Amino acid sequence: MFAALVLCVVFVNRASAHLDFHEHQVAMMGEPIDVSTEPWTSQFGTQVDLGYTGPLSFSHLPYLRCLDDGAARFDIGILGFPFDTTTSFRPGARFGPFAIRSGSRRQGLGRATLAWGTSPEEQGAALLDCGDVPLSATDNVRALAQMEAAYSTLLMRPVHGGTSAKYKSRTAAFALDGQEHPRLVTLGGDHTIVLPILRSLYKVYGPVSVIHFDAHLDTWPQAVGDAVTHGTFFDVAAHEGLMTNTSIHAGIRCHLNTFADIEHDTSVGFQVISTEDIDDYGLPAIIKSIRQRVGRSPVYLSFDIDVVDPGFAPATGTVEPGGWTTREVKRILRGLSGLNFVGADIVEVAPAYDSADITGIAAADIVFDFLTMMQMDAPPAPHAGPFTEADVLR
Ligand SMILES: [Mn+2]
Repeated sequence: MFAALVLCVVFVNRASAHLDFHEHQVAMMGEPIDVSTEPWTSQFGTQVDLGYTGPLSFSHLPYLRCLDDGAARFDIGILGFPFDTTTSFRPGARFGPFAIRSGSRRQGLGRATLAWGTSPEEQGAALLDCGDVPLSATDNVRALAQMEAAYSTLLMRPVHGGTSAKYKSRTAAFALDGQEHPRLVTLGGDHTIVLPILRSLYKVYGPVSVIHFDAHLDTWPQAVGDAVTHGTFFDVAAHEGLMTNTSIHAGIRCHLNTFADIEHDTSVGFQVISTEDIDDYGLPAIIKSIRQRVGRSPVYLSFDIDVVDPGFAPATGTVEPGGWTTREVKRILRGLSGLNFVGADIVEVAPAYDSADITGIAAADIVFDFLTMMQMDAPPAPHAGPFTEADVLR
């Protein structure tokens, strides 16, 4: 009997890649015994997970393999796209989902901050970590098809409908079918993952506008016959008609080949806010410009971690010095609350180049902000403290 059990365990371990997750768990279970009198439970109670222990999910959210689990329900899902085979310089963003989840372990999604005055959970959407999509690491065409299929699958799932009375419908008003659709926060992955995401969103919403935080344009023309890369995917998306011409970049500071790069960028629907504009116009003007540009259109937010200064986020593939601080991008994100967000991502986190997990922790904190930003009707009022309304920067 014991030998049979050992054999069974060996079999299960070897076959785990082919077993349904729940089948695997069931295979580990025997007849239940009363644990309440055992030394651990009788003295110390529940085997809780601490901030730095336990299985890895985003901020200790419940974790389900949503693609396999038709019973999974969520209003905002976290989804990993571990993909980095269309990068032009340093690879490694396939480890981004792992690094961002790892960086999120000390966060509590039920805990408010002074800046927000609320927490993601308090806003009422059911949050779930839907796991990672098993993408081809050797065939980009196949990987892009896998990403589109996975994203489309979850986008068409019924929503949970909220965990409290504070929950509000956010997408039914402009979805083509008039239905509420779940929203996904995707953990990249190199930036090309946005192309299959925009293809999926198009089927539900039609063309969307994009708010694109990045040091780079990512609209460089795709030459005929060339494969898509993390620097050309927006050009492809524009030519496929997936975006409105009311998109906007924030934080651009890359070296241009020529100024024709900007002319082309404009022709595919983007305006540019440069990194340096923060010094010349200030944060309130940047927020106002983005809000005016996208208006009430369905809007997708794509956040390349390289928009943040490499001093605050070194672990990325194409580093550009002189960027915004983590605090500055968090201030802009708060200011975008209330726009019609249909989804968001954070991409290009490549933890092999990290130092003390600084980039993974910053990325996780930015996702924490997404989860509140996507649920609020308007930006939060600034923390009051010793100040008055007249002190607020406009
Ligand atoms: Mn990018």
